[in-house]
Amino acid sequence: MEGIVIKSTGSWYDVLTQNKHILQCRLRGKFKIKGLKVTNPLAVGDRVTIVLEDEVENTGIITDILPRENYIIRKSTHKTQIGHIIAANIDQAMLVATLVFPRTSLGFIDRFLVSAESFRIPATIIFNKTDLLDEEQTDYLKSLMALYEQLGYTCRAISALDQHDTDKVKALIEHKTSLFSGHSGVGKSTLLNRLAPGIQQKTAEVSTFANKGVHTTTYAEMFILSNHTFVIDTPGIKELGLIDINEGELSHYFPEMRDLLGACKFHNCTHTHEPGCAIREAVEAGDIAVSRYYSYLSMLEGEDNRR
Ligand SMILES: Nc1nc2c(ncn2[C@@H]2O[C@H](COP(=O)(O)OP(=O)(O)OP(=O)(O)O)[C@@H](O)[C@H]2O)c(=O)[nH]1
Ligand SMILES: [Mg+2]
Ligand SMILES: [Zn+2]
Repeated sequence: MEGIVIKSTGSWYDVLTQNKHILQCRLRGKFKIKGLKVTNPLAVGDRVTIVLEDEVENTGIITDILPRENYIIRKSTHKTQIGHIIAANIDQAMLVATLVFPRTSLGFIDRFLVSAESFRIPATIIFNKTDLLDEEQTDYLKSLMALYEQLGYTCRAISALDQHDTDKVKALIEHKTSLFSGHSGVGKSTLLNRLAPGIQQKTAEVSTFANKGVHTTTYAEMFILSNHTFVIDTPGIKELGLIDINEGELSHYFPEMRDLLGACKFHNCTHTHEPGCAIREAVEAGDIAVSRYYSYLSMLEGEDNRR
């Protein structure tokens, strides 16, 4: 039998079978995926083969994992050389970001986009909680949306509390498998609850003391909205440690830099100090946003971005 992992909580996996049953499954033996060091051998979205173990208890055994079309991975928080697969086989990654309560930094947004580019997964930015913004912040948001849309990323500004707004998101996810990611407290679960009545994810208020979410969602879970529409809610992430991107290829994941590669004087230009660097010239000319260039530099240094 074939199925798809819709929830993983440690050693048990909920697997949706082709005939629409949900089985609680365990892995048989150890799974090693070539060339990948990960904390979780299987992730939400993985397609697997299973055998029924106990028909009454609805349990099964996962016997094999089918090849992944793609996956999105980040550094595991404690063991930096090891990755944690957030989800597999997704059509698009939706970054839920908020300018306030909590604040999502541009550095974090750019890391997310670079990560999605490196996995060749289309990314969309959903700026949430627009109801909390004053006029000045609203103007700033507009400028950010203009920046990212110009780079080719779909952007939406919404309040998850407003039905008319959530319909805008609904239009983006139809007939696709969409991953929802972002800091804790930005409203991922609130938004998904609004998108389908069947989703009843817990939500919790952002701590006014720390201006941060309280990590209400603790494991990734996929929800089925219709035959071809799937959404994945994930726990909030603090930092997005990039994995497997080397210095030379980083600029390929910035669309505005990609277009200029080859125009630098030196073919191995890092765009940091070299003379005749087309990227730095573009930054100076205002053709590349300074914030994006700073994000590039910070990722190049490999430091975690807390700006
Ligand atoms: N004012 C306002 N509050 C919102 C909006 N969206 C969500 N919230 C509130 O923000 C808080 C956090 O929302 P959640 O949906 O729990 O956030 P989350 O992203 O799922 O957080 P984690 O599960 O911890 O990663 C809740 O109190 C929501 O009611 C919005 O558009 N406007
Ligand atoms: Mg949540
Ligand atoms: Zn250069």
